[in-house]
Amino acid sequence: MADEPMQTEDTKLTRTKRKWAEEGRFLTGQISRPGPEDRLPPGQHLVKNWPVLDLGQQPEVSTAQWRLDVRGLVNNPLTLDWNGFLALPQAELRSDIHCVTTWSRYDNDWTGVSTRDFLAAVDPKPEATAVMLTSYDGYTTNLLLSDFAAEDAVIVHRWQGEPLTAEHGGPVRLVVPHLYFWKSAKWLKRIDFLSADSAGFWEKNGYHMRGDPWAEERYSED
Ligand SMILES: Nc1nc2c(c(=O)[nH]1)N[C@H]1C(S)=C(S)[C@@H](COP(=O)(O)O)O[C@H]1N2
Ligand SMILES: [Mo]
Repeated sequence: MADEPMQTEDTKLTRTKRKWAEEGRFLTGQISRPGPEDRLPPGQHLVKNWPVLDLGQQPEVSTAQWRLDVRGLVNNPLTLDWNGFLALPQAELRSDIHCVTTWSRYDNDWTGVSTRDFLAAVDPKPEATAVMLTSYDGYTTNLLLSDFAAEDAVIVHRWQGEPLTAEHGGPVRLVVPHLYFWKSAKWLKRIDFLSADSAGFWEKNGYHMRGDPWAEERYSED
């Protein structure tokens, strides 16, 4: 720790992230980082359009009505409204979508708050190891904290430069590119930080608890 490089911009965020790096926090999950030769996971085919998949009920949530509640094992539980969300650091990230129903879509440009910056704001307690996401349509899905904290995971409000449409989960959804897309909750409403991973909607209905596309973790064995 002696030869830490000097940082010109020593904000609370950079300090928090440096502390996490030193502790190795959130870096315990095995996140597949395929090379260009296996960019398309096994059993997937490419589409150019962007299919809509959900439980058949698409809630209309205006930006004025929208809130994100953050509860559970965090030092800073908060309720974000639209302006509070936009006031967090904004990132632009390009990633691929892999749906368990076998379609993949390359090169989606997202704008939103990276989960790393979000975690720096809510400051999870050391006991937190998983999150449960809850959406305005009643959907739930679970993630290990290490997967939620992946460096390309982002809570988005824009796609290809335009506001995220209601059918794709606007005003705000999660995107976790290294897992099947059912983990990427649309119409995000609430995030609970938990001490143990527990099954969300599809996970209770036979989908895999983790959903790594390169390992074809589509359905659970039992
Ligand atoms: N709130 C909510 N989020 C959801 C779903 C849902 O039904 N409700 N479906 C999931 C599934 S199975 C997929 S494949 C993707 C589809 O996102 P898209 O409609 O933008 O392609 O959203 C995921 N997130
Ligand atoms: Mo899906």
